[in-house]
Amino acid sequence: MSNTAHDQEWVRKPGEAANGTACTLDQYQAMYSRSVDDPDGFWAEQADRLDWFEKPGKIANWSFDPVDIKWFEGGKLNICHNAVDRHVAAGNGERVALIFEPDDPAAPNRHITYADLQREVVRMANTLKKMGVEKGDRVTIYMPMIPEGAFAMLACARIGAIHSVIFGGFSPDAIAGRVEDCQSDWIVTADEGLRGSKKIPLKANVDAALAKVAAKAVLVVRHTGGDVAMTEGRDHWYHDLSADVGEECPCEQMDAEDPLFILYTSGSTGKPKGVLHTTGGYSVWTETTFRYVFDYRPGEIYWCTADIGWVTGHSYIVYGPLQNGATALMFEGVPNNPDHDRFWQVCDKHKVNIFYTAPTAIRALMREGDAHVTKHDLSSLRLLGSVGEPINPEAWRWYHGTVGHGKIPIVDTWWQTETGGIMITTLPGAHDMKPGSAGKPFFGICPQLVDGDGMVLDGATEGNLCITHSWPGQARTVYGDHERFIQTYFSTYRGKYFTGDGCRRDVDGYYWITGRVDDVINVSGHRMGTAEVESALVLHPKVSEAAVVGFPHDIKGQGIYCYVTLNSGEEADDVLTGELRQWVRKEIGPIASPDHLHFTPALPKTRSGKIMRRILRKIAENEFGSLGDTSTLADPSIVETLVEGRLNR
Ligand code: 6R9
Repeated sequence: MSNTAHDQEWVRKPGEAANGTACTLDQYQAMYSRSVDDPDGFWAEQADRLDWFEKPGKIANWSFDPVDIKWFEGGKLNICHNAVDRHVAAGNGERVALIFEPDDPAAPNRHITYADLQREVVRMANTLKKMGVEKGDRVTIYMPMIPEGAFAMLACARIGAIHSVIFGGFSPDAIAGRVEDCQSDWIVTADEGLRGSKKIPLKANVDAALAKVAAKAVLVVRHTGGDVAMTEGRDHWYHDLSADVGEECPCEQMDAEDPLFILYTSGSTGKPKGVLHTTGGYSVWTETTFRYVFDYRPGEIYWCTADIGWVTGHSYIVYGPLQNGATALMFEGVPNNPDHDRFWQVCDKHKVNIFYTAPTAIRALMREGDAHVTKHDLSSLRLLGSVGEPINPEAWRWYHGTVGHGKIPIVDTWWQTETGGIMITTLPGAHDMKPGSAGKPFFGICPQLVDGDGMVLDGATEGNLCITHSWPGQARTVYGDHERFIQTYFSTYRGKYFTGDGCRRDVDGYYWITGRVDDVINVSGHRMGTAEVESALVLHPKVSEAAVVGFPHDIKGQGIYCYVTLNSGEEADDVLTGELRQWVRKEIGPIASPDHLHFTPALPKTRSGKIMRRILRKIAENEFGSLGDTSTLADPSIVETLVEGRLNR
């Protein structure tokens, strides 16, 4: 496909139609109105693009008070069939589904066609069955960014097993906690992962996790060829176990509301929650959002740089693109290895047309200068995307100007693990872009801003972002703890889904996400509960108490600032600082590594013993002038000590 043709098309003004799928502003408005006025009609039509073994009898059937969410009831389908088999059946088996770009630029690429993908997924599915995996079983997937990770997800979906993918950067303890929480008897992993030529000991991490919790079997994909220990009777090499499996494996006919996957995500309290998505709604939501937001056209190369361990990888590397018959690139490596031009070199090499990444990567690469970008031919690009955190206007302008030659649209997509797919974004062709604003609600999405008391705020205003009506891709529950689901999302503002984000709406009805309003911080686009880091710290034998807050960080968006009180008799020094950093990395994973450890004799507490985080946040942000009222503190003098401690750093 000629890139020049795209360039010309994309010079068109907002409002001019793009190829029938993306829409003009008028079309957006008409479709949006229909989607909220007649959701049943609208979503029945969208769902019709998928293959159903049985069509749904009912479209929407939900309530937020009491909380009970169902979509497409009576329908039977399989997302693996829609992502793989139906494209082969339609004669598109030779189309490339996945392009694999390995960590080492000199290592060979893989081009996996839809026909190859079908064979690979059937092989993996039959191997899982041979191990004993059955419909409804939970399968943990702890994999590097290699195609076998996607095969494993699709294979689970094919046989009706529920996958729980754990990001390869998480520690053995984090794996153990998740395996235990969803009672997953089965684990799929690889010998090692590779990131920026560093080896990640995935199998060894699984072994360490399984010293704490039991699993029936571990399936190990050979990737680097590194040495790993294999436990007799429990561990199986994939290439051995799959050698004699059959070539047929029909897709299980799943009910629309049958669980598809669990994905653990951080919240403001307690351990990470196993967010549960179901089959029908998630299929329709990821198919529709990918189609309209990325305006994908056959033959194009689409690249989302996320990891399959996060929801962005689930929805926009695997399920969204593949259900649309797209060609998706999967990249194993990191943006700055072997050099800071790795992303742009990959875009050039594979002639990427649509590129979707996170602000933290954009900021890190921006800092390295334009030459890394301009030395590559990026003329194939025609659409850029951003996700994971608010993008600051400076980074937006660099992305638009330097990467996108000043003429390519950017879609800034706001959404969450719990929303399954994109919720607020501009649509290419329909909307003008505003740097730093996510834009307008996607079809079917009804955002509402409320104040702290739940009063609805109209017009141009700022408040807490809620969603008043269900959408197909909405999470249905927290695995094994429906009460926690209700408490977390529907109890702050009764009858509404509360996102946990603050947001401004401008006079044009554009939404500007201002960040989390709860105790969740966003570090390089990764969600982290401050409570998780605190519990990790207090597990250390020398730590008495800890309070963790976020603070603005140039590259990561937010950094992790830890206030730590030691047990009496313990001394704070550089050795202990290093030890605590390592400790948190071991407990959670490298992404939770503290940026600052601030030792303090005490924490600011109210007389009822509540830690005043507001003050801790201000001090971490170096905002000493606006600490607010400290008179309710049990010991107001602690504030001075903390400020001194901050200034002496
Ligand atoms: C997809 C994903 C969700 C949280 C969300 C918000 C932040 C995501 C954003 C954004 C501003 C965007 N967030 N996209 N903030 N603009 N375009 O990231 O899911 O890992 O669950 O994080 O990320 O704070 O609440 P998840």
